[in-house]
Amino acid sequence: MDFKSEYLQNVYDTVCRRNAGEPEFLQAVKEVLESFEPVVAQKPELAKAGIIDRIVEPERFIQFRVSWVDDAGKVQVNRGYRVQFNSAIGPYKGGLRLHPSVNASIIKFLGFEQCFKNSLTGLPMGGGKGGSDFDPKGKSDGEVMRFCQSFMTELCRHIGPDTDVPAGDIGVGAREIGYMYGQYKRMRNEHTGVLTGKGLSYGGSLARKEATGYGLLYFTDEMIRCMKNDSIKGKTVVISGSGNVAIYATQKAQELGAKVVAMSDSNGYIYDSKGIDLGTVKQIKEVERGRIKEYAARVSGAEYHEGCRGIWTIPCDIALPCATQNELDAESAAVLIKNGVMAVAEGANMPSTPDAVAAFQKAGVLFGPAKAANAGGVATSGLEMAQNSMRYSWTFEEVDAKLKGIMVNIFHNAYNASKEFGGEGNLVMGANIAGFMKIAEAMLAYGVSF
Ligand code: NDP
Ligand code: 2IT
Repeated sequence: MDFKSEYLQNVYDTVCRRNAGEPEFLQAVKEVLESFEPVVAQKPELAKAGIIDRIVEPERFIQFRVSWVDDAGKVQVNRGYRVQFNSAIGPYKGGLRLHPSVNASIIKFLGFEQCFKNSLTGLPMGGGKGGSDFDPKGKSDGEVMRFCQSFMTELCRHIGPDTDVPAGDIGVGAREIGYMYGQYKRMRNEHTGVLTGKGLSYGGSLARKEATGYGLLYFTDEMIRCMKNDSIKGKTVVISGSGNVAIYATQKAQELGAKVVAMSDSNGYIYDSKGIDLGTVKQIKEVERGRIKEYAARVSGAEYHEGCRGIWTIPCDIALPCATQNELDAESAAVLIKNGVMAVAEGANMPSTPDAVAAFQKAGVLFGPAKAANAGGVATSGLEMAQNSMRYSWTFEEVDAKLKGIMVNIFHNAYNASKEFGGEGNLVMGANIAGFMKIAEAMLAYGVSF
């Protein structure tokens, strides 16, 4: 038995049976169901209405063929996905990931977590996720464009500004969103807020690019202030990844007075004891689409080490995993704890393995789970949707202030829920429960309809 509650055990057994061979999805579901023990004990009406049985089953799962022609004239075939997980509180919303590792399990774990994350933002957004096993690395702009156009030719029949609003994730940034939005507009002959993360000239929001990283730091700072009566200022920070989330997490950490000493990509990590020169990182990653290894060749005194996991052996006060799922395991957690880490907050989705999370919590390390800590990206996507609906745009300062308010609120809602349900300070439990409650209330109101 994994669970105290028979109801939760039955739900989990069914999920395991239906989704055999999907380890990431089962990992994400198990963590959420574990948090629900005190909820099902206090609220029997949830089991009676089958709310949890329904919340673990996606409303719709779409898989499709994506054919395109490469620069050599060869036909290539990829697999496209969109999971429309839950629409109880708003249109499906969530990113698109382009990475060779993408499969049904990855898309479903991301879509499942997105439901709770989006609810935590307080904005009216349901949960969804999509992507493809297409690998943008090493492809020309023309190849990426033809892939994106083919992908959108099918996806466009499933999405819409009031139905499902995709955005970026790993491998999908402004270039890909531009190609996809152009194709959607052409096929539908309409200019609406059907994607977020758009360019500023065609309906994008100021501060969306910065939002996930900035939001992560607003959350982390609030967590440290409220739970340790301290702040980010003066702290040594290690940030994995060197993509969109990692770059703007580094920028805000530096603005708040911290020293970021390491970043990485899937090949290795850089260590710069003087503090990362973010201009050089942006030039390598955003302009040249190069590898982080280049940094050590350009900045004197900086070191490059092969293998991305070694980044967690660097002593730091704050660790912010911002690359990918399960990148921080129990062994890395033990080293971080031994080196005196005070706080860990997840910029990536599910970057810490369950035993790493347990180790941090046992050692009294502050732990901000992804659903709460990285919600700033999708929150600002929600603000982009609001601006598109109004046919209006806010200034950078206006969007940034709303983002900060949302992140501070998410921390307090998760903290208060952890207290209310008997696990004060356990933000994994608090975020799962606080995100769940709003969805559950809406589903109860609808009756058994979906
Ligand atoms: P990017 O594509 O911009 O960057 C991804 C970074 O992670 C790169 O440095 C990449 O290295 C590294 N990475 C990717 N896959 C692996 C892997 N298997 N092992 C090691 N490193 C890897 O993506 P984002 O910055 O947007 O996304 C990073 C994380 O944040 C993801 O988990 C995403 O789901 C999450 N997230 C993103 C949001 C957003 O708004 N963009 C919002 C909330 C969460 P390499 O170049 O070598 O592949
Ligand atoms: O994981 C995430 O929250 C994202 N990739 C952002 C989703 C969005 O719709 O902005």
